[in-house]
Amino acid sequence: MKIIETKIEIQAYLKSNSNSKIGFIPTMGALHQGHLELVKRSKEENDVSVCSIFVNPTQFNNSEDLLKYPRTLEEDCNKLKEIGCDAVFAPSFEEMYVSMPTIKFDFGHLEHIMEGKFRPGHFNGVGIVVSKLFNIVKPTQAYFGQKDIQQVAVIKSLVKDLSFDLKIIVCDTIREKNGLAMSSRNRRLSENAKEIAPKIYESLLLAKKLLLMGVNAENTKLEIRNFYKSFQQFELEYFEITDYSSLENIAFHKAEGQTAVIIATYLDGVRLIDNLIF
Ligand code: PAJ
Repeated sequence: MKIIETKIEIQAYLKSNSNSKIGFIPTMGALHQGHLELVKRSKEENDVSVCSIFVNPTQFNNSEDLLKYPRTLEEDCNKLKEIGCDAVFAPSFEEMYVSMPTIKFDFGHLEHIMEGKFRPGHFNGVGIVVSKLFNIVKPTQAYFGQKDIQQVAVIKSLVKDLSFDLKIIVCDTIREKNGLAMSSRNRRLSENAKEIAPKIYESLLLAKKLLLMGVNAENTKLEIRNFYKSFQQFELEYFEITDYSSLENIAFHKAEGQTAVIIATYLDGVRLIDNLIF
């Protein structure tokens, strides 16, 4: 497996594979099984798979979160090598940002809801770094996780509006046995917090059950707020019930596969997000 730190080298490497289908998996490292499943899927569907590891400062609206973000490059590269990833692109900040970008992305209503609302500037940073990475790697297909449902909507809009010539593949959320969605941030949870963290998935399942029974979104949200009253360690940021593709709020569950319940909560000072589609 090649480990490459510069744009020139990754482009030279990809040029030598010029007729190949290139699968690309952008990440910020601290890799877990969720990331690795994206790489495995890419391997099945492409000739060459490139995983990028870059903790992108421009998408962090909280400097402490950026500082505490786990950085485990060596361990990550070992995991990627083991599953047969072809190349890792792990650039430095200077390699990615010659100067601070002055352009700004505006993703319309996505800026004003959920992650857009609570993390101002976050999607601008994601849009900038993912555009840069797409321009450098020029993938045939790029792999993203459903876990970051709003990020998927942002990336799809980026690809459509800027005519990036690639296909976005969305992969299922990988969970621990207890239901907790895998996340690089989970390693910051205390033992106590780890024990109750599966309540997040439980609350999503409860909302699903209520909505499928015909309970409206408003009452479902009330039930969920009640559910969290018994677990004071959580500090719920939002719990939304939306249409899966538009992410607009809905009043009732309509048809199979079209409802998303989406949560962001702090647990032990660690911000966790998750969602369920049904
Ligand atoms: P990161 O949080 O490292 O996630 C990289 C990719 O892994 C994203 O597409 C994310 O949705 C996916 N992923 C994370 N946890 C997952 C899980 N449990 N199951 C399935 N997929 C999962 O998302 C980012 O990095 C950054 O914003 C990035 C796109 C790299 C831009 O900097």
